Order: sequence, then structure tokens, then C-alpha cells
Amino acid sequence: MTTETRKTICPLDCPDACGMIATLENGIITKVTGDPDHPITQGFLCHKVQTYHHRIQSADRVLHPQHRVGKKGEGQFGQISWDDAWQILTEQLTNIKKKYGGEALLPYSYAGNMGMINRPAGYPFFHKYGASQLLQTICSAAAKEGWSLHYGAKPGSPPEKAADADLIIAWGISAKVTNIHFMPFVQKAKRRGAKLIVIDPYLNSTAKSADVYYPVTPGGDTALALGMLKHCMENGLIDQNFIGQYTDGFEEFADYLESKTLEEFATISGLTAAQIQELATLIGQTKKTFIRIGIGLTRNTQGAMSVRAITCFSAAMGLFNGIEGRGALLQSGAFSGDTHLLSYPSLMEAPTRAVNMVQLGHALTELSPPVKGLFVYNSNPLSIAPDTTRVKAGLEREDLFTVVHEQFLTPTARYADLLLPATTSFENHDLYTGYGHFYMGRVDPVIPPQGEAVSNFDLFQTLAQKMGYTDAPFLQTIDDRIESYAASIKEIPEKQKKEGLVSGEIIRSDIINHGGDFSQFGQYRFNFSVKSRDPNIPRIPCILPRHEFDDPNLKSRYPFQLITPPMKDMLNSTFGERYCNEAGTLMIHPLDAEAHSIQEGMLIEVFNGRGRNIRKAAISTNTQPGLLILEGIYWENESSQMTSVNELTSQQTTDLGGGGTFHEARVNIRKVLAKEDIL
Ligand SMILES: Nc1nc2c(c(=O)[nH]1)N[C@H]1C(S)=C(S)[C@@H](COP(=O)(O)OP(=O)(O)OC[C@H]3O[C@@H](n4cnc5c(=O)[nH]c(N)nc54)[C@H](O)[C@@H]3O)O[C@H]1N2
Ligand SMILES: Nc1nc2c(c(=O)[nH]1)N[C@H]1C(S)=C(S)[C@@H](COP(=O)(O)OP(=O)(O)OC[C@H]3O[C@@H](n4cnc5c(=O)[nH]c(N)nc54)[C@H](O)[C@@H]3O)O[C@H]1N2
Ligand SMILES: [Mo]
Repeated sequence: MTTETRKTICPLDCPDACGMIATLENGIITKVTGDPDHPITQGFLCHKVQTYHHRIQSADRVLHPQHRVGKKGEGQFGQISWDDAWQILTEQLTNIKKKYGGEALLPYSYAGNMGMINRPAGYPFFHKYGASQLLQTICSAAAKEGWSLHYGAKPGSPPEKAADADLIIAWGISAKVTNIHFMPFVQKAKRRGAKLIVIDPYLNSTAKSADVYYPVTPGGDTALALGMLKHCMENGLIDQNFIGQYTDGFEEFADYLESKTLEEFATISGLTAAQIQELATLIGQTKKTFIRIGIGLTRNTQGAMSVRAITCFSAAMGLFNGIEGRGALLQSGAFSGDTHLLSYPSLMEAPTRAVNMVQLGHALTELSPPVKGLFVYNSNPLSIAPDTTRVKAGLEREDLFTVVHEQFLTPTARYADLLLPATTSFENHDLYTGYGHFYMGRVDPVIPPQGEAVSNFDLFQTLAQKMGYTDAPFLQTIDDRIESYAASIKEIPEKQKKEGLVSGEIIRSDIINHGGDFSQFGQYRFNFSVKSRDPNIPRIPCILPRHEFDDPNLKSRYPFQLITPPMKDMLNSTFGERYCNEAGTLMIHPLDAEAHSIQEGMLIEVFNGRGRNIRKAAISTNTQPGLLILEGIYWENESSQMTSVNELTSQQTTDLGGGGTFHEARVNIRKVLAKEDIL
């Protein structure tokens, strides 16, 4: 028997991008462990990824091209050769373009694989074809816009800084679930006596280990941040030096804060004025404060506003001044290469229409001229996009040609006319970085492609050739693409720039030396008041109503507020195959459970005008009265009437950036009377 180990990096959409070591016995992966040499991974992996090799080597993988033989959605396929698959694909794409024009094709992809090369690998092809363009806004667009409006395209502070903090605030992030490798820095700080504060609508698993937990109202973060800033301003706790030296527009902001009472802010935030004063005083008196801002708090119709308010609060408290233990991290943004070298927009002959991925339901059912071809890769929209009832109605259209490039028979893949096998990252060459730290690395394959699976890169390079495209980007090898892009990444250290990136080696961004240290950004100034060209964007962070939560009409019909954060052992809908027949839980407050005669474990239908989702009641004071928590994007399963949680969420976008509002849906509940009702 031969045993060997190979290094790789976790490709999943997570801030951590862990260094992994795969152990192979006779070519089969028998174990994956965390790379102890990775400064963030520190030798351990999250629970779901400890068995990642089972997924990679699963008997349920899609390993061959297949075409649909049953009805759309039935999941009945017949295996075909790659030659036949290419023929169907090129014929269909050619016909669509000829009959309806290139824009009738809509590519749909997101971050199933975070590889810098494989993730955007379809772009050159779709640009050349003249397809509609997908606005990839579903996750962090609102967060980025909110942050950069005042701060510019500046990176957040390195997470390592938190280890030196005396106060760490996890604001709208459940780090224990979504960013577990941040926790060792928290623990290190705590051993020195630091405090952990969690601000979240429900007492999530991170909040359980907090020193103090603040149950903010969903979307109430702007009010909390502004209330704290008002208190700090009035009590001499803001950083006047920093404000004077590095910022503009504070006066206008201060005027707005003065025009409001603390009680007004408190009511909207869901906390008491005393709680706001207490937290503000603690932050004001603790020089070494580190705020870890989550993307979770942006998933509502005032989400970008919340980030704006927190960013301005952080600046006014001087958290960006580079002192040890001080900082704010939303997303690291540690490596900035020239993305044109990945997507080649120059291949586009004429500008084409843009479709927001959050509004796929609309795009497939109402858009004019209609979408006639849908090309899905790196994503599972029937589970993860909002308003999946509409998405499904689109996928059911007989006149829509749907291609899905996948590893598993996901709910979306079941609707494919043509299903193509995708490799996993363990079969690919690529570059990876995490959005919660400042490291990156290059990887070579751990195992060869399984079955007849192809990587995203190979799929689109071959497809381009079959379509007769001969432009230079389509002639590149994977090494060419990796090397040309890597050469454009400014923050790669000198040594690796000269010698090249070595597979398995983890390198630190050059930006880390000044990440979050404002004084090193030269002439750059922080703006409290922004002059946007868009008159709908308020100059300063301020209180505005939330679209769905504050709608009185919806309120009367759907009395509960719903948020839908991740379940610990799934990554969005990835790993859904492990929980195919599970309903997932509905966290409900005891007062609400009593009012509806709901007992623990009962099956409950959560519904609104868009759809329904059946869950098992988990009665808990960890949530607030009137607030329901549905963790996890379980796969829909028609035979057991399980649906995606996203039947309940809306295509309404965030206030900036066009992001998803997954944590702002109004719903009602009813008991599922008999088991037969759902089986
Ligand atoms: N295990 C696991 N890890 C993951 C993922 C996963 O699905 N599973 N997903 C990955 C992806 S794609 C991403 S983008 C990141 C996201 O990771 P996070 O940034 O942590 O975002 P969420 O998980 O959406 O939400 C985090 C927390 O925000 C809270 N929240 C919701 N609304 C509000 C609000 O209005 N205010 C405040 N203060 N809090 C609010 C939720 O209750 C939740 O506890 O995680 C990544 N990591
Ligand atoms: N209700 C609710 N919905 C949400 C969220 C939420 O918090 N609540 N979070 C939102 C967020 S933050 C995000 S980022 C999105 C995520 O949306 P997606 O990026 O679609 O995420 P996944 O569900 O992980 O689906 C990725 C799919 O890609 C496949 N895949 C993996 N690697 C490859 C590859 O190399 N090639 C190909 N072709 N396929 C591959 C996987 O098998 C998987 O089925 O979901 C959003 N949806
Ligand atoms: Mo995400």
C-alpha cells in the first residue's frame, strides 16, 4: 500500500479558505485534516469539511454527461457520450443565438467553487457569445457598497489583530458557524481578559459564548450604531484626533445625531437606551476594540445602511488608526488582481443586458425578450435564490433549454435538459484566498478528474473551441491563465513574484502591513458625508423604513419576522445531499408557541404569499417574540413536500448593491395537522 499526503485549500464559499492536507492510500483519499502550517487554519477544519473526501468520492456524484429523459424536474436522465453532449450543446446555443440573439442565453453562477480561476471561467465564453450578463450580487454586494461609500476600497483589518484586543464585537456574524477560524483569536484575547460581545437578533451559537449578548431587531443596526455614536459624541468618547486629522463631513453627521433622541434610536434598534449607553461606554472606554462585522446584517432592505452606520461609528471611535488590537473587519480584500485577465470583457462585441441574480425568478418568467437558454454552473439557484416558487416556474418552461454543470443531482440539476459532470476542487489547478483573512495559495490536483468530470475552466475552453472561437484567451492552458492572473496581483510578495507560486505554499498579502492602518493610506480621507450622484442615496447614514418588515399591510397578514441564516453543517445548499429528507428546525419563542398551541417537535408550515416551508418546532428563548429563525437551505424534495426555505424570501433587493434580502421576510405559521399532510 502507498500512503502519501498532498496539500490543498478548501474551495468553499467561506471567509476561512482553509489549508487542507489530504491523505491518500493507493490513490484514494482516506482523510482530510487542517494544515497546521496555515496561519489561520492552524491545523483544524470545521465539522462539515472533516469528511469532505466522502463528498468528493461519493457514489452519488454526477460523473458522466446525461440528457433528460423524464419530465423537467423529475430527475430522470440517460447517460450520453461527451461527443453527443457537445453536439447538443453547440447546436442549442447556435440556434438560440440565431433565432433570438445572444442575450436570450443567461449564464447563472456563483461560488460553489471559490477558485480564482475556475469560479469566473465561464465569463470569456459568455462575453464572446454575447449572452446576458449576470450581476453577481447575491451575497456581499450590499456590504461592499456600504463599506466603500465612506471608506473607499480599503481592506478591513487583519483578523489576527483581534487577538490583541480587549473587546471583540461580533456584529451580525455567527463566527462559530461561518468563520470558525476567527474564534482562536477571540479565545486568545479572552484568556487575557478580553470580552466578547455579540449583536444579533437571536442567540446564535457564537452568542452562547459571549460575555454580553445584545438582541437587536433585524435591520435595527443603523439605529444601534447611531445611538451609540450619539452617546459617545455627547460624552467625550469619540476620537477627536482621528476625526480631525483623517476625515471629512463629521459636522453634518453630528447635526443629524443631535436632532434625534437616544430613545428614538433605541426604539428602532429593539434595545433599551440603557443598553445602548452601556455598550457605547464600554467601546468608548476600551481603546483596543475590534469589530468583526458580518454580512448577515446586510441581508435586509436597510442592510447597506447598517454597514454605513457601523463603518462611520468605527471611524469616529478611531478604530481605523492602526493601533494594536484596534480594527474593524467586514471583508479582507487582501489580493486585487486584474479581473479582466479572468473574464475578458473585451471579447464582448456589444454591451448586453444585465440581469440581477437575486431576481432569477423574474428573469425566467417575466423578462422581455425572454430567456431561452439557462447555463448554470457553480450554483444551485433552485435552492439558494430567493422566491424559488418563481424560479421553479421558470425552470418548468418547456421552451427553456437548461444546462447544468454540477457535481451532484441538486434540485436545480433535476431540471436540466443537459447535465454535465463537474470536477471538485481536489481535481483542479487553481488559486484560492479567503475573504476573512490575508493569505492565498496555489494548488495542484490531489486526485485525477473522477469519471468524465471536467473543471469549469476545461468546460468553457472546450466549448469555445467547439463553437469555433479562436481568440487568445480560449487558447490558454490553465497554467497560462493562473500565471497571467497571478502576475497582476499587486499584493503578492516580491519573492513569489520573482520565483512564482509554489503549489501548497500559503503566502501572506503585502497589504497586511498596513491593512486597517489608516495613517498609511497617504492622502486618503474617510468621508462621513458622501456626495453620491444618485439622489436616492442619503449623504449620511440615517434611519429609513424596511421594505417588508415595516409594511403595515404585510404586518397584519404575516405577523412574524423571519430570518434564514446558515445551518452549521451545510454551506449554503452544498452538502444538502446529506440531509435530503430532513425538515430542519423552526426556532420560535415560547410565548408565540403557546399562543399557537405549538409543542416541541411538531411539524409547522411557515408560509406567506410567495410559498411555504415545513419545519420542526424548536421552542426557545434564544429568539425574540415575533421572530422566527429557519437555519439552513435544505434541498427541496417533491416526494416529501419539502421545499427550499427560499420559497419564503423575496426578490426585493438591498438598499445598495442589489443584494439578497434573505433576512427580511414576513410570514405566518400553521400546524401541519397530520403527517399525511406532508408525506
Ligand atoms: N457553516 C456555514 N458557513 C458559512 C456559510 C454556510 O452556509 N454555512 N455560508 C458562507 C457564506 S456564502 C457567507 S456569505 C458567510 C456569511 O456569514 P455571516 O456574515 O455570518 O452571515 P449570515 O450567516 O447570513 O448571518 C450571520 C448572523 O447575522 C444575523 N443577522 C441577521 N439579520 C441581522 C440584522 O439585521 N442585524 C444583525 N446584527 N444581525 C443579523 C443572523 O442571525 C446570523 O446569526 O458565511 C459563509 N460560511
Ligand atoms: N435563505 C437564504 N438563502 C441564501 C443565503 C442565506 O443566508 N439564506 N445565503 C446566500 C449567499 S450568502 C450565497 S453566497 C448564495 C450561495 O449560492 P451558491 O453559490 O449557489 O451556493 P451553493 O448552495 O453552495 O451551491 C453551489 C453549487 O455549486 C456546485 N459546485 C461546487 N464546485 C463546483 C465546480 O467547480 N463547478 C461546478 N460547475 N459546480 C460546482 C456545488 O455542488 C453546489 O451545488 O446563497 C444565498 N442564499
Ligand atoms: Mo455568501
